Amino acid sequence: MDVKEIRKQFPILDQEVNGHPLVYLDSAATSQKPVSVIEAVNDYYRGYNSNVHRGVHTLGTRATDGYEGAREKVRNFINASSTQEVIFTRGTTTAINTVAASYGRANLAEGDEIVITHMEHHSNIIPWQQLAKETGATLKYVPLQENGTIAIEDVRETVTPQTKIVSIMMVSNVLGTMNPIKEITKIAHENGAVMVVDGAQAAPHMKIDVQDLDCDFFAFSGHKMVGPTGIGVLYGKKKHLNSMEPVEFGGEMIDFVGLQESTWKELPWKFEGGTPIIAGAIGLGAAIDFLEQVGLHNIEEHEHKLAAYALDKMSEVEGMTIFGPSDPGQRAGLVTFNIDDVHPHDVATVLDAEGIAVRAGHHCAQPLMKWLNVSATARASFYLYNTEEDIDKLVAGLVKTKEFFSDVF
Ligand code: 7TS
Repeated sequence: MDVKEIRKQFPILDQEVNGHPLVYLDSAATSQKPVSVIEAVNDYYRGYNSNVHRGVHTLGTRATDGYEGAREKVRNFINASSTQEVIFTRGTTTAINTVAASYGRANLAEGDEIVITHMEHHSNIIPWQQLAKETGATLKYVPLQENGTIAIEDVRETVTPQTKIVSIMMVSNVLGTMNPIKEITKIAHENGAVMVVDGAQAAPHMKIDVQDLDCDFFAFSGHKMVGPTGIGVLYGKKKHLNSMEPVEFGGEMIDFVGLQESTWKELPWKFEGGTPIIAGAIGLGAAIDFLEQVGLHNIEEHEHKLAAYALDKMSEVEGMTIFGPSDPGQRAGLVTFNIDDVHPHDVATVLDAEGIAVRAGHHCAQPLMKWLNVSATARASFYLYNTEEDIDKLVAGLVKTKEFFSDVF
């Protein structure tokens, strides 16, 4: 994998921020976009912007081909068995909310259980809290191990025959932990529950095979995988999607509309009410082409190397606390940390002055922050365009931060 060549494809990286070359270490929040994705969106608006599935004119046909062609690319990307199982959404959040609102409302009642973990992103907590409130179901949490991993025995203990839904992230956006989704899915199925996977931090970084995982639903966002914002995917097994009611009603998703009753289109369109995210889907298709050309295995390996390098170098900085598994083999390409008493927002501000972009805050995981016993952390996250040199600059910036605040206090 030639990172130098890859970087050339991302025009945004070639700039100075605050007088320093940009070091972008916030890809877990959103990734940067290569020229091919920017041009795919540009070409659609310049050359064949039109609504899909409606008119019979040439531009409409081209737009429909682009949109549906992107669906096939997604199908192949996650190895779904049919494009009927690929629903375009606004992102991971919308995808999980769709499962909760449709499958959840129809299948849960008082006495039933929903199981998640203490490391989930708010997008995989709140939809289930709301569903529990509406249906009288109980929301249960799998506890975490000291090192920020999930023990499979704890999953076995938490999931019971009353459990109807298990919803767990594949990769943590804070701890970097990679969860054993295939094993957890087996436990869910043994108890008669469906398995929902929050794949927001997994799909951009590793080869996903939904048939091999055997999960019932899988959610991810285009903008974290070099695609545009506003587009994401809900994968669902056909047997579930077929029996589920749509969540949004209106144009595009109907078959026949009468005065009192209407019927829906077949899958996947019954879940895509209104004019869809055409440019976004076309951009996501180009993003998938880009990632597959580089190779998901190469990307994963590159990020593992960077994470191991970062763990090694960052832990040498005095006063550093690093959260998540210490074994680089157990984690993906991000490092969440705090330095002594320096507030993470101050860390991020000092780094920004050096042109280094990291995230600071609760990372939409307040229950996890509580578990870690902190109010906030800083996070550096890596992607295919990052280098060891970026990490060296981060470490130098952290040393500077530490020195600066030692003088202040
Ligand atoms: N699930 C996980 C694991 C995430 O990391 C995120 C976004 C989401 C769901 C929501 O994705 P969306 O595209 O629908 O917003 N995570 C982050 C983050 O870590 N920093 O900013 C956004």
